[in-house]
Amino acid sequence: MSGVPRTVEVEIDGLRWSVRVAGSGPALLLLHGFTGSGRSWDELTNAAIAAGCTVVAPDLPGHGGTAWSAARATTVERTADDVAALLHALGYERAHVVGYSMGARVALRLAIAHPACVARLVLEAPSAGIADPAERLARRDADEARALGLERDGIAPFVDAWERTPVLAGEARAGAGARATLRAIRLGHDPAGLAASLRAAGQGAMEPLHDRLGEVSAPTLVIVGEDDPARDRSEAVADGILVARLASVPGAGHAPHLEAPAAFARLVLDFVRMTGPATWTPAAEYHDIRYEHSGTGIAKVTIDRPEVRNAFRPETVAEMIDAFARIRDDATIGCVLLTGSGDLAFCSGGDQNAKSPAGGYVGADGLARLNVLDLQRQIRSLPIPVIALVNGFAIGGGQVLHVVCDLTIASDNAVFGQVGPRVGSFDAGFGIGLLARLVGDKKAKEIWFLCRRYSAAEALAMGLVNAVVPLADLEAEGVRWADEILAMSPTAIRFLKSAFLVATDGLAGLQEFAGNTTGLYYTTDEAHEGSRAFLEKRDPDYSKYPRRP
Ligand code: S0N
Repeated sequence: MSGVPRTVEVEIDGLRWSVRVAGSGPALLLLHGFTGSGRSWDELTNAAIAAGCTVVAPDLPGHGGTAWSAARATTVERTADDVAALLHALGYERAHVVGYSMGARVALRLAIAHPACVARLVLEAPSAGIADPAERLARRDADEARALGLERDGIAPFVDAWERTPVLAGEARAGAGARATLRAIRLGHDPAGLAASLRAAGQGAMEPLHDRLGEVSAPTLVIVGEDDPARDRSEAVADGILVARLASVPGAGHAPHLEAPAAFARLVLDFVRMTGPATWTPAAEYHDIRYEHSGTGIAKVTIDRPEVRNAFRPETVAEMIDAFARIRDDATIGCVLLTGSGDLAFCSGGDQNAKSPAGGYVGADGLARLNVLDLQRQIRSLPIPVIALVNGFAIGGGQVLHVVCDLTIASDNAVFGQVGPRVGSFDAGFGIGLLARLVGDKKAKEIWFLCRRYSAAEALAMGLVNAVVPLADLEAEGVRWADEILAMSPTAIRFLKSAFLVATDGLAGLQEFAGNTTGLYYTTDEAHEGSRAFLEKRDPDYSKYPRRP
């Protein structure tokens, strides 16, 4: 398919849809807002084609070239069903879906009613509808009055009034060309079609989706303009979707795709690109773990004992300690992903076959040790972030292992829990102290005293993990987070990480932080002057180094 958009017409259940299609590659379905059209997405369309996507941008019913019919509902619910059929008619099983405002409501409905159609979901300035019945009725009445005015006075006065709506004030920040295109699109609509859309697909007419947000399973990005007067309701949508994250666009109001188009396109394309390093290169040979590099600054450590749900025996821990020591000395690595092999477990804790009455876990060397404690300290004092990718059970010492990591991303099938008091063990160090800082004392006591299991959603709600994504996306999401960290100042990250230890690790934490300040001081000429003077057997001259306020 060419990079020049072409318009195709597709009939779905008696309704003739006009769809702009361009590019080649995975499908990116773009659903415009009220009074927009498939032509409203110029900047994103161009960027998406350049990034190797096929853009599918329909005119929604009553807009542009897509007809409406008095005999046929064009509600949000029906439109979502039609969009699913439209995708299939165009030969796509699924697409990344981007929706703005009204289009975001259709996209949300699509993700709930037709989850198989939606690979990734981007909602720009979404609302989940209006929950309160009285408010919903009032909105319906207001839209009816607008529709009557439109039918009576024609399109131009309506568009003038629409563009003065306070929530759209930010559109004034769009470039002159974009504003002119938008106005032309608006003035080109059939008044009867727009009126029908107002009545059928307005917020007052749709089934509110607040209670169904938890059903969205596609990884979701909610984009809001920093200055959007309606951003509260969009943030509520992001809060309600387990697999959603929120991005705020500086300098934009209700329509970031118009007001900050380059930033918007970057956000969308970064989110939908399904990359992650396609291949990992082994960085050393081990038996119980895999240690690999991405070639882009990320190391991955995988506990590779799926037959025992990735339980660690002393040899496993020794290998991890060795791998993390290598990582510490490798200046090309800026972030680590720690995960488990397979799709059932991150780690089920200490290998019960190796547990010894002698007071620890016994490995090939015959010594009984609590060696995982060394690994916990090593992860915490590593000067680069460690992200746990929890891909199933994180139980016992495996649960503690993710707690000591800097960040945790869980797959939606993850299960967290403690078993200590049931199986005759406990971790009263970081396993208690750090856990309680994350979830609070009461919850931490519940976790340890009752040995219950907690889902990924519960873990997210209690602050135990940073994000939850579908299992299939876990590694790509981890790579995405790592890539963001890799773009940051390594020294700032190093100081920040050790600063967290000051609060929790007493003098050992202070030693870690102070070591970093000393390391930085050693890079200054002021510090060199001291060692130079000693070697040159003269008094040091510090007079040229300023005392700053
Ligand atoms: C993980 C669970 C919930 C998975 O259940 P599921 O899916 O039903 O699988 P299972 O059939 O139970 O297991 C499949 C196979 O895997 C074996 N297996 C699972 N976990 C372990 C394990 N930890 N050790 C050895 N084998 C394990 C099963 O036996 C089964 O094998 P087959 O197929 O041959 O029957 C579930 O498996 C579960 O609950 N696992 C046990 C969890 C557990 O008890 N973990 C240990 C808890 N204690 C610690 O982690 C010690 C903490 C620690 O290390 C420490 C703490 C503080 C200070 C020092 C230390 C230290 O010791 O160094």
